[in-house]
Amino acid sequence: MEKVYVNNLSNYIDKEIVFSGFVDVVRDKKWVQFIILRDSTGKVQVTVEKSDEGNASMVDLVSSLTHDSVIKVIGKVVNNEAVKLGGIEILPSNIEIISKAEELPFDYNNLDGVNIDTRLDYRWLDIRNEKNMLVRQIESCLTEGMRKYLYENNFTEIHSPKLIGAASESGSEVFEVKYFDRKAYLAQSPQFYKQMAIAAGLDKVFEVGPVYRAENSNTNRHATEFTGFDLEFAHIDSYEDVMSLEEDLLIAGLTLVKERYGEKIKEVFNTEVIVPTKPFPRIDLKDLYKELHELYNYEIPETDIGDTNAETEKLVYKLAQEKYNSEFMFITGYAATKRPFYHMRNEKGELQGYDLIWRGTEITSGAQREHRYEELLKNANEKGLGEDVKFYLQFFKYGCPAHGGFGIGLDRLTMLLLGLSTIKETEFIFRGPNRLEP
Ligand code: AMO
Repeated sequence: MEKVYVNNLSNYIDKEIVFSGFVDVVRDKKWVQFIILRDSTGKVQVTVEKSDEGNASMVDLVSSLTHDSVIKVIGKVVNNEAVKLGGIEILPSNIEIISKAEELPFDYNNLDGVNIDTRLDYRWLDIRNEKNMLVRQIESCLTEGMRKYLYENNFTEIHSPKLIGAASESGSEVFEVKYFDRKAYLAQSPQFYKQMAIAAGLDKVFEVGPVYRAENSNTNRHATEFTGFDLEFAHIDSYEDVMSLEEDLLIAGLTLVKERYGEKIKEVFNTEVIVPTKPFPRIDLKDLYKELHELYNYEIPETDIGDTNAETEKLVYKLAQEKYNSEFMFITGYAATKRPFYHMRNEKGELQGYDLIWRGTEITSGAQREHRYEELLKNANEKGLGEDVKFYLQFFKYGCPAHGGFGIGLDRLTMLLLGLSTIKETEFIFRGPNRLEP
């Protein structure tokens, strides 16, 4: 018999089933024992009558159960209005201990005061917390919504290598690994390969995969390994097409999350899922500086001119809400010197790329790409990268459509969606400068 899950029990009333799960609570009363069992979909009560002589060996076993042990129950599902958990209980004919749990290092049901590092050391226990389990399920739902949108729009999912021979974004943030008798690097982005897919004629591609950054920064939004939701598509006229597709993609993802988890998110995370409408406001960097100065008396530091920084992004959220009644805001007009060489510039030298800010944090960089070999070579040489990216430049020598794309940091997206304070809460297993375990 296959295991039945809690959210499916009502289809098995008066039937004999197999149920296995974690022991959440044991209540050993004078006449009866209650075990609350838990799986990833919910909780169910198992009731053992002590007066029933046939139950004698089960009663001893239940008395010895420790919290979070895993047991397997064979029993009958019955309706019982007195049961708080869905009016259903299981009356067991046999109980088997599958795995006995030792005393837990902390109470995952009450994480107040438990240090985040202790929680991460025991991440598998931390995720047993209902809220943390929900984070995983909601992120999965968000990805499902976005993936679905892309499949429906004829995108092909690709998987590019993470071991690469040359850095893809910039030399300074790359992890070097020993690769037999030479050096290799961990990919900082699928950038070059999603563009290669376009040169191969695939037209529309996306990838959801690991991205590595050797950034020694301990902020709430940086990790050394994170999940990138990246896409690239061909035959565009401008980076406006890229922004428009990103709007549709986010609307699709957030719509599904709201449908499936909107109420739960309000209840558990005290956060509203707001599905945005098109178009999101757009602002040119120069106008942004002007607005921030006039409205909030903010002056961008000299070193960041042509770019944004964490403080600007916070103010962008304020501006987006106050002036545009939006949670999102696209920023365009970045300085070419501050951006990667593969972004297209127009005839005036203006960068054809953007960042998207949501709730005060950058979630995306995107752009129309330079697909003309000569121009691309010139841009690469200007950044002193000509030799490093020689292999990549070849992709544009044998015909390549105009194209563009973007990369979303999925862990950041989930963090902002649920109003969590750090990316450590949203990465399944966090990787940062001081953390390589578990
Ligand atoms: P970028 O470097 O801006 O662009 O990265 C894309 C998005 O990834 C997220 N992100 C991070 N998340 C967690 N930890 C980090 N250290 C980290 N660094 C970045 C952010 C960011 O917006 N190739 C381009 C994308 C493209 O143009 O298609 C790129 O990698 O949310």
